[in-house]
Amino acid sequence: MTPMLDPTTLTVFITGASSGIGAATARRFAEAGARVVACGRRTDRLLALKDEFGDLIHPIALDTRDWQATLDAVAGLPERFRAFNVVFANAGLAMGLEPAQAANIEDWNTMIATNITGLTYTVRATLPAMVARGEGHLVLTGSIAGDYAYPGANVYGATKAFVKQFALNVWADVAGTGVRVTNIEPGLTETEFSVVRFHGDKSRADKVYEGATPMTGEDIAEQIFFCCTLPRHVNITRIQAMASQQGFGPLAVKKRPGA
Ligand code: 8X3
Repeated sequence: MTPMLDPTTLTVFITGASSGIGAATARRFAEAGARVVACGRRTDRLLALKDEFGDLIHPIALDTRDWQATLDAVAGLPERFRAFNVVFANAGLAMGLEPAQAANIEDWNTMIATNITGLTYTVRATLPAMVARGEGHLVLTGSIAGDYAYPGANVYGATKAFVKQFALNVWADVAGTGVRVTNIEPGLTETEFSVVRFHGDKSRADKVYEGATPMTGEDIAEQIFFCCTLPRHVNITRIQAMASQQGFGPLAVKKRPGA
């Protein structure tokens, strides 16, 4: 097989790098000697990454829902980080687990703004440079929730279904340009995901993982690192990964007495 790519030739632009899968991916690449543009809203976490890896990290305070700020972040990159050849559009979140008929509209707005609008901003702001250079890799954070329905996932799952189709459609546009596109779809992964979903209720979040062995941000980072270091003629279009203990329930027939 053609050799794997040398990670020290990679410059990785990551959104949502202040926690979870984003932070783990920043670490995975920096440990291997790649340069990392670490974008996120929590600058203290980004500065901690910089303390850990020094000049390999370029932190940027960024809310991906802000189009102009996203454009400015890309345009303002210092020389050493300008020729990024991996973009990990990862910033996203789940909020709420109520049924659709009782969901909080602000939660829905936040998920749509972050998981859809912000994600498209990141892609639109970074893709032209990679296409122009004829080399790059776009990685998107999807979810198994974009493939399968479960109660309470309503808008969250729908945003991840958007990510799935967007990844394929962007791939349809850039295939042959030297830019690859991968949709990473994690299942049960213990990060701050559930704490955010339950609006800071840590004990409720802990119960999601209690008695199970969920995947970790590091597990997902390893999958991303693998995809990005494969020889350039190989494109993994999608990885769907579940915790080994995760499975399916039966299709339900919800009978209504008397109906
Ligand atoms: C995270 C995976 O299964 O909790 O996107 O929706 S799941």
